[in-house]
Amino acid sequence: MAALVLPGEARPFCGGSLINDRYVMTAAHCVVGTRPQDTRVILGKHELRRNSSTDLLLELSEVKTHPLFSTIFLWYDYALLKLATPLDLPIGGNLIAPVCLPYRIPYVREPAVAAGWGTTEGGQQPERLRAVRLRTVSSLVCGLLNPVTLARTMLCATGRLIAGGADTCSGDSGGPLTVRARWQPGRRMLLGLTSWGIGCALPLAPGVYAKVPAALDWIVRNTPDARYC
Ligand code: 4AZ
Repeated sequence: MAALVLPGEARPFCGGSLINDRYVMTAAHCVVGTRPQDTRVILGKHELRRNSSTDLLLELSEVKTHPLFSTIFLWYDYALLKLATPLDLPIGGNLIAPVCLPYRIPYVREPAVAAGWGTTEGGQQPERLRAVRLRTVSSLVCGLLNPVTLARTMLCATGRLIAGGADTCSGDSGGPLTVRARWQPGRRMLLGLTSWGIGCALPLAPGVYAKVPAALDWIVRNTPDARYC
């Protein structure tokens, strides 16, 4: 789990995921139009206030947003942040390690976990990294609930579809939605990037995520000679 912060600040404005030894993946709407020097990445962070010895504050050398990203519709909400220096992974045992890329298969009603420092019920940013258990929703059901806007590059997930109450929210954007890697025990795959939703945790309003399996070719093309999970 990566935190995106402004230089000199401690509060993350978005999340991200380390996908290999040189790139963090996040949502395009978190970084579109910004320069590499406008953003820092923190890896190994858990508590917001406390600077723990495991925190790695990193600079970026490049911000690549997907060429088809639409700021209006949030189509192709993908960005890659190139680290100024590659990492020697894993770091600290397994404290900082890359998440795996997903298989190109359908994920329907698949148990998933989203994480971030986004706002909680009270509208406050939590002091500690939080995670929520969700389940992916079929694009048929999610398309019916979000009639105009659901695109091929989006997928939906919810904690409780009918009742609501478990979701990502403001500030979680760009952060991971992961699922278990079926054939690699103990590893997780990056299925989605937190992107948008109608409110947060409302009934019949699943959160919407940028669908990583739909961007695999672009990711691989834009992360030459990186070492993956
Ligand atoms: C946001 O504003 C945001 N419930 C992220 C995710 C969701 C809603 C809003 C999904 O960053």
